[in-house]
Amino acid sequence: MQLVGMLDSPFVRRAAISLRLLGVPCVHRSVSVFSTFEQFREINPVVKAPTLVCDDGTVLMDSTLIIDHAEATCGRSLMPRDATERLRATRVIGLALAACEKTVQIVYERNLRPAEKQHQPWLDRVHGQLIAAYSALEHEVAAHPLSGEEGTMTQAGVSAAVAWAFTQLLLPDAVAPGDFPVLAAYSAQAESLPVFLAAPQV
Ligand SMILES: N[C@@H](CCC(=O)N[C@@H](CS)C(=O)NCC(=O)O)C(=O)O
Repeated sequence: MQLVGMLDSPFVRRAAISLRLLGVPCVHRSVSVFSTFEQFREINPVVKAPTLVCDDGTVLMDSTLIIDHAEATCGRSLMPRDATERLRATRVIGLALAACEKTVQIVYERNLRPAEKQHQPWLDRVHGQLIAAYSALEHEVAAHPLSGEEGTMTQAGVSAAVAWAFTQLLLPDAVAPGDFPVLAAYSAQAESLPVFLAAPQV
């Protein structure tokens, strides 16, 4: 299998880390949806990162679906089995993915649109949603701490840590670590693990 996309994308990174945690072998290809658009298009005409090229040539996209496929192939899962814990993990993952999405929207608005076409009310709206996502995430992780160990880390842990590091890297002024101490500490712990270090976002 080939996982295609840059690790500065939180969606690519969560897939890469998840596949490693699951022990699913894959080759990572650092192809950019921006600087190497044409090369990416030859692999996946939709140009979405991450893309997974399966051994039979099937091309998958969307990190959640790629992780789901990897889990089906290896018979293991990063989701808790217990229904209550699974529901909690699903909520954390949803919040983390929303935070990633909102961060990406702000970055695209700032970097891809000419300055005169940027729409401040839209940026303010998205920033409000970003803060709402991290506020709820902070609350969830404070109430129900996530495992920061490689052997017991769940998808909730992977996604929360990857989201936080991504936003801090791309929008260092948008979300103050001091307002989210639990997430900041959890991210620092996760980023020191070999599985995270093997998938650096820079
Ligand atoms: N929901 C998707 C989001 C993937 C996504 O938006 N990836 C970005 C890179 S961070 C991308 O492919 N951008 C190029 C584009 O949409 O044209 C997932 O979880 O994989």
